[in-house]
Amino acid sequence: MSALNLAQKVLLANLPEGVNTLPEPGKTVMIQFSHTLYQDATGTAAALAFEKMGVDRVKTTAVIVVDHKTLQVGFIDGDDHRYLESFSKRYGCWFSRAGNGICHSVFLEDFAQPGKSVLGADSHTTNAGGMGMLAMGAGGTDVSFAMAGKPYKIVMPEVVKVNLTGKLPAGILAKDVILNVLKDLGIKGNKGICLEYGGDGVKSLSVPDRATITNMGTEAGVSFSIFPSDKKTKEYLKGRGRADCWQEMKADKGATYSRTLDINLSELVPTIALYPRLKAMEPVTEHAGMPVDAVFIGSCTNANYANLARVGEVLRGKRVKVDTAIAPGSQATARMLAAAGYMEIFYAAGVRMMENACSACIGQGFSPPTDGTVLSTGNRNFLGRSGTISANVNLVSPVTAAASAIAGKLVNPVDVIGDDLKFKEPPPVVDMGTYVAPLPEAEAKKVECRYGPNIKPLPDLDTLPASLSGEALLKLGPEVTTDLIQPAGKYLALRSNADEYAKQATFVQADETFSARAAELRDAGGHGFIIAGDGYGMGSSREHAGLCPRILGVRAIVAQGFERIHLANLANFGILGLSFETPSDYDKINQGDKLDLDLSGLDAGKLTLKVNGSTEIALKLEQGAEDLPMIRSGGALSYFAQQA
Ligand code: MIC
Ligand code: SF4
Repeated sequence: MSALNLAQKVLLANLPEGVNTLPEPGKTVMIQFSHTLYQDATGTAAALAFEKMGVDRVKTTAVIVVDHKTLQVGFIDGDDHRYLESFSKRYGCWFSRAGNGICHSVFLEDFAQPGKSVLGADSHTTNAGGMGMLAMGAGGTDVSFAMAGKPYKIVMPEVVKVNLTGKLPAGILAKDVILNVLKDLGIKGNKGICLEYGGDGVKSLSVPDRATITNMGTEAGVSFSIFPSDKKTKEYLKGRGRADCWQEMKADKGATYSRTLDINLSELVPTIALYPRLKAMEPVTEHAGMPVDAVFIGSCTNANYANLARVGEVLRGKRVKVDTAIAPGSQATARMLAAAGYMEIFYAAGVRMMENACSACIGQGFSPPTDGTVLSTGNRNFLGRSGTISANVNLVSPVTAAASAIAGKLVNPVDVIGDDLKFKEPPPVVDMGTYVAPLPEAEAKKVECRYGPNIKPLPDLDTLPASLSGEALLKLGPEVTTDLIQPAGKYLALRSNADEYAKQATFVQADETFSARAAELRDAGGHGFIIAGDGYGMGSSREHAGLCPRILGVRAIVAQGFERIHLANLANFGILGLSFETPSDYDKINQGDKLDLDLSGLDAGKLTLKVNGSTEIALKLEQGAEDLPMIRSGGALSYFAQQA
């Protein structure tokens, strides 16, 4: 076989038994994932789906982490956590309680392994690519199938090499690297590619730094990102008491790529991603002096020990001028910060210490004031994600955030730090006792799952009719995020009650009459359509962005293009993902138009949409022909039940 790149190697290492070749890019390939990951916001629906599959015990190393819904105002979140813990015990998973840390942070620390693979019900599962692992996000139902031992279908990606040279100067962090990769690559049009990092610059980056970079590959819409597993990886695993998990993973000499992106680390400068949706990645200096109302330092992207210790050094002996919060990524990180004296520095600086959880990254507390300008070290700044629709949230590195918190305005951290930024490095805290380990099989069988009044079974979805007839319920522009379709923040509590979540939240920030109008059409026997531009469904993996519109009677999304995870989620809930043969036909449909779609051409993937009884628009099916039986039977769960 000719020289292989690293992405090909890790894919080959995770094929189902008996399969040992990879197809051409663009063709589908089945992956047998070794690990799976749930968190508590997508996990309850995923767990309910798993229970419907009738499988007795998980077939992967399965990890469930409570990290998103940790506010626990009222009984709902607590009930969800209790359900997930009982589910975890019943089916043989590892369980991480609230406060233990963010799913991607604890997964990297205690479970990720070079050469293995993880499918997680969260789009930033790509974080573990920093460990040389095949790490991808997916909808909860797909993760549950993988957990039940079924191979998961992906599109064989084109492999783009990101060639890193040089070494990061003081005050420039991994966050600045990924913001510059996103700037060069663009955040659109990257579907079907993966990013493979290589070059001399790799060896200067720690495993958590690499994870920061693979984490945010998601923001470009790539399938996954991967770093080699080298001496640094070995050292990291040794420190975490897992040296036996290490194996070298690297590209062969002479491996080929579809293209190469060159990044010289020595030339990078502190960078800011502007609001909204990482609108532009620009040097901090170009915006220096921007008044700041609040600073949030946390999230799976940036809340590792080294980053927060650097923040500690910047804050040492100083006081913040604006409301500043820090949320460590894990209890291990928090304990190391305490051991090194940084907790004392944070409190003395006037910082609010938050839980080791997602926290403000997903609008779970710390929502900014009206029109407030925020600096956040998170990975996303979608409209309204902070919980304040008028807030202006900009993404920066932890040291830029810390230096700006002291100044009360955006500043270049390099001016504060000087030539070096040394920090204390206490021994890593490794404490597997903070997890509930999988129970032995006989004991697990005796466990009963515990539900709560807000945990409702997943609805049964009816089959696809021979034709659809209804209305363009909503016409939207390009890059509709899953946060816009199905917002999180204060609605996060409703994830276990899809009917209520649909009623209260679907498209509420785009049009608050949407849910009622859609339900009215559905109840009158009509079918709902959503019309949109390119990049529909970008962002989170939350499958409620498919399920909830479906509950409200939406049967087809007609868009100029779709994001990978969301398109699969639509198929899982029996919704057609259709695109325009001629993209400008988008202009021929208006909100409120009457739409008729004869589905007899579905097998060929070609359909004609009639608008107001006359105009005809040619559409094509974006999902694969192999998805059709599932879509026709109403979705993944009913299809699986029929097959069984
Ligand atoms: C996010 O960062 O948007 C989330 C919240 O972690 C989501 C998952 C969810 O919606 O629960 C994600 O990234 O998939
Ligand atoms: Fe949690 Fe934010 Fe990471 Fe999503 S991006 S997993 S909300 S910390």
